[in-house]
Amino acid sequence: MAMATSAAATAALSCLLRAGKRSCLPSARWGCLSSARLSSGVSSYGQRGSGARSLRGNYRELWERAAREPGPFWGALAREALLWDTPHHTDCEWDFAQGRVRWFLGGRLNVAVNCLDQHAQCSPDRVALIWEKDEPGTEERITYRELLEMTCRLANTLKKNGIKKGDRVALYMPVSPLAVAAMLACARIGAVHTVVFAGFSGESLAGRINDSECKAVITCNQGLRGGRVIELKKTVDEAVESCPSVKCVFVAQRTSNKIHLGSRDIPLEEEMAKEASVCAPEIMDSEDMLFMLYTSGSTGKPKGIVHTQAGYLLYSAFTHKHVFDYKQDDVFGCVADIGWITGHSYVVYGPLCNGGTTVLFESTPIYPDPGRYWETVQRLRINQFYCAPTALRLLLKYGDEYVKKYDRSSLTTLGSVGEPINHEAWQWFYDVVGEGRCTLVDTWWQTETGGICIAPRPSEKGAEIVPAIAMRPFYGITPVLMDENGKMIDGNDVSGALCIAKPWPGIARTIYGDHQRFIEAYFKAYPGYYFTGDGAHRTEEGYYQITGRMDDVLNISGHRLGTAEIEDVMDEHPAVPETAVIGYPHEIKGEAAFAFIVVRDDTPYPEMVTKEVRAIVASKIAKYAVPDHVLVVKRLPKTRSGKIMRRLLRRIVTGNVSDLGDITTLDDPSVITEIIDTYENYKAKNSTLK
Ligand code: 7RM
Repeated sequence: MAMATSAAATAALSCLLRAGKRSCLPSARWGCLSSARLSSGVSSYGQRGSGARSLRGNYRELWERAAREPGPFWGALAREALLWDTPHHTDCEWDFAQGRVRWFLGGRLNVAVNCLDQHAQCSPDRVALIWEKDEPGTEERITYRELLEMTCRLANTLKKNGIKKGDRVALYMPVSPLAVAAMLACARIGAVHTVVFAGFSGESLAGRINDSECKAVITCNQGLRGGRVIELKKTVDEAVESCPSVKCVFVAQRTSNKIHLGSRDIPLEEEMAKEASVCAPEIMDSEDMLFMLYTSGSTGKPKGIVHTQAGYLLYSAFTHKHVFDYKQDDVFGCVADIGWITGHSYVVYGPLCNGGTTVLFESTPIYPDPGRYWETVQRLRINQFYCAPTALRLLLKYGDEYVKKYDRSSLTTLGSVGEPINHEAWQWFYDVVGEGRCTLVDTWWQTETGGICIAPRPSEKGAEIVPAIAMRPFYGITPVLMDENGKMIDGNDVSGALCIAKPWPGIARTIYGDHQRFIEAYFKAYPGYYFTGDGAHRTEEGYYQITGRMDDVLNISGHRLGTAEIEDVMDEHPAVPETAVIGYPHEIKGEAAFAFIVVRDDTPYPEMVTKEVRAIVASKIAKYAVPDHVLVVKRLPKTRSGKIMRRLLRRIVTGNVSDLGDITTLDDPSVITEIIDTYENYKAKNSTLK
């Protein structure tokens, strides 16, 4: 299937992006638009070329047009909204059966030029980043000119050390301007970054570095979070011991603590100071890789989700503008870590492509106290505030005073992401934080979708927002629900597996090094459709409400984790022949992990084993992955073919023992009473289980 290309109006924005030739930038670009034009919303795209016509109309018309013909819709926008070296000739080619999607073919551009140069040229002194450091009141502002220079110096440092187009570079850094510069420096020279959340263990880091064969790692001596020091360099040292591909480790100084540098280590700031502050951008094809980001699936090791240049950039920027109603000079506050996709799309790429001012939040919601978010909102005059439901659930427990103490009059839009938001948290966010006057958007999307796919905005002007649901598909997103037999469900007030029928520019292109797994995971279950892994309900009004994962993926505090991933590392304990991990509802985390483990008969101290398996999970994956409960059982419930019936364990933990469902395939039904007894005994001694 190929979508038609409209050849017209492609020449207008052709622009050379060679070094130094800044004068070739077209004058009427996103970043240069007057605030009046920007503030006119969707129609601000309507001033030039065919993109103009494609964005005139209301939400429904635009959505229908984009859904009918995504190619021309996005093609026109791409031409108008991005800065190209060479405009594309084909909007889109796709074949979901092969897991194949390509956008803006023939187009050439550089993402860092789009995120930096164009704004640095038009408004060099505009603030690009506000670094909200761990200690309140110590924020630093970085202008577009400064960020461009920092990025170029870093890019030159990478080049001097042999990093070339296509090479993979791992980032293991705190949220900081240098981390943003490192991402953009990779983009500038055509290298592929893979950011690893700085809370992951050395083994997790090593696994990701080895899977993607990174040539270099960029890290800091230490990190600071919630007043605590995190030994980043130590963890990197542990990791790279088993990473033969790594030729050098760049070490930045986040704290004044001096650390020993080995033969592979390069002091980052020192080397950057020797480099020029200009760096010719590598001109990339639309479909060259921009970055990969590891995320958990239901089976096996985390997968390296691949995003490419132009489509990802356009989608993150366009959704940033229209879901949050971002206007020029607004201060955008997304408090996600850059180690997650939310940080990539809505801390870095989306806001910067739009010439925005974006907050880098290094701290935690409760440091130094539970008023931190709102004190930050007041001090930085944040206009859009985007966070996770788990943080809201935590904060609302501390009461309203921590919120009301601070001036939140700057806020216009509030956003939530990462997991289903419960009514209580939604209402509190809306009433208390937003004083009932802000737009609150529950945004559904995934690492794989690149940007927001379902959210209450954009919409018809002033349209209703139903509390705690994501509601409306974004332009070009065509959600469908499927039943157990793989048939599409029509009508409203129905539930099913959430799929998307047509491609959009932000969809992931592959799993690094394993395209077959990409096809299996997303395009096999419902042939011809992208399967999200989530279930959804379509309300009577036709709005979408996400009900949660349908596979064995947990969502702990908004972070994805496969039950199999946890089981695999626990199974490595010599005294533990088998384990089963399930998720259960948790007041703050949304979901928490409960592990059932079988311990070998000849083990002298089974209690020790539960401690040891926890330690294994922390060291092999991350602290947040450690199950809240580890219960030793004699055996696990299995089918006659040997499959563990996790569903039964889930019902026991959630107190649904009266309805265990179909147990006819269970090998030995006596196992049920055995596990229930063990569990009830455990529960009686454990006040955290209700
Ligand atoms: C952005 C992000 C993706 C999974 C996704 C869902 C869940 C995310 C919402 C949500 C209900 C939401 N990427 N999820 N947002 N569930 N409502 N608004 O979180 O790749 O890390 O996770 O998160 O299950 O499939 S992610």
